[in-house]
Amino acid sequence: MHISTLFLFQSVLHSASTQASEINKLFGQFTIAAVLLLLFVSLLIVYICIRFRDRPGSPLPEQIGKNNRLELLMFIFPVVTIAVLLVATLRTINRVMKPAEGQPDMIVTGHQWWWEVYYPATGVTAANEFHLPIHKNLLIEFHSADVVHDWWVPEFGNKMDVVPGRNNYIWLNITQPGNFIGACSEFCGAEHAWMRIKVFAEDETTFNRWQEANKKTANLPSDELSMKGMLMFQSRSCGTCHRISGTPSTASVGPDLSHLFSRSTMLSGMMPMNEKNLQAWISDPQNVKPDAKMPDFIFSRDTVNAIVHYLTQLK
Ligand code: HEC
Ligand SMILES: [Cu+2]
Repeated sequence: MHISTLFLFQSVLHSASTQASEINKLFGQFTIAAVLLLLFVSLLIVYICIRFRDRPGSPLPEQIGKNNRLELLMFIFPVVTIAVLLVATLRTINRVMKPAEGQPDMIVTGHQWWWEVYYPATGVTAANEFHLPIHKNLLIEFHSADVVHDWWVPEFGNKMDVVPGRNNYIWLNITQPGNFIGACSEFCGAEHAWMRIKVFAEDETTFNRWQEANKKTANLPSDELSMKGMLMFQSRSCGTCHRISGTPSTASVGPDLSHLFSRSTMLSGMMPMNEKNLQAWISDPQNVKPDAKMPDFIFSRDTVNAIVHYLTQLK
C-alpha cells in the first residue's frame, strides 16, 4: 500500500486509476521536455558567455543580418516540439475523456455542502462517502442542485466540474483498493472547505456486500426511546429535507439518513460519525457547521437524545 493511502494524504503524483496513470505519464513527458529545454538553453548561455566574452583588443563581433538556415531552424524546432507535445496531449485526452455511453454506474449530485450519491443499478442512495469497485470501467454522472461544485480525488486524476442544468461525466477505472480523500474544488460558498469526498475503493465482493446492506430499507426503531426518536423525526419536519427509506420521509434537500450510522464521518468529512457529534449537530447545527442548510431547532435535551438514539440505529 502506498504511504498516501495509509495516512490519507492527497497526492496527484500517486496514480490510483488508469486515468491518473495516463495523466501522470503525460505530465512526465512534459517535465522531461521542459527539463531538456532548460538544460539546452542554460548550457548554451554558459557556453556563449565563455566562448564569446569580451577580451582586451577583441574586435566587434561579426554582425549577421540574415541567415535563412538559422531562421528556419528557429522556426521548425519550436513547431516540432509543440506538435509532439500536442499530439501526446490529444492522445491522453482521447484515452481519459471517452464519450459517455450506457447507464452511469453512479450519479453524483453536488449540494451546498454535501454530496448525494446514487447507484442507478441498485437504487442505493448514500451521501458524502463513496463506495466504488476497483478494476471496473465506471461511468460517473454529475449534477448540481445549486451552484457550481467540482469533484476531485487527486489520486484518480480525473476531475470534473459539477454545473447546474448540465450533466457532466467522467470514466474511472480504479486500480488500487483503499481509502482516498478528495474535496470540492470549485469555491461554492461558506462551507466549501467542508465539502470533502471520502472514497472506499473496494474489491467486488466487499463492494457488493456494501451495496446489499444499503439496499435494505432502514432499520425500524428497536426500543421505546428510538421509537420516540422516530416519531419526533417524522413530526418535527426533519422528513421535509431528509430521506429514510421505508418511512414517509423521502426528501433529498439534505443527506439520505437511511444508513447514516454506517458511515465513518459526518457533514462531508467534518467529523467522525458518533453519538456525541450527532448530539452536537442536532442540538445546534449552525454552531457546528455555520451556514449549513439545516436550521436550528429548539429541542429539549430529551428530544435530542431520543432523535440521536434513533439515528444511531440507522446502520
Ligand atoms: C431545511 C432542510 C433540513 C431540515 C428541516 C433538517 N435537515 Fe438535517 N441536514 C440538512 C442539510 C442540508 C444537511 C447537510 C449539511 C452539510 O453537511 O452541509 C443536513 C445534515 C444532517 C445530518 C448529518 C448527515 C451526514 O451524513 O452528514 C443529520 C444526522 C441530520 N441532518 C438530521 C436531521 C434531523 C434529525 C432533523 C430534524 C430535527 C433535520 N436533520 C432537519 C437539511 C435539513
Ligand atoms: Cu462545492
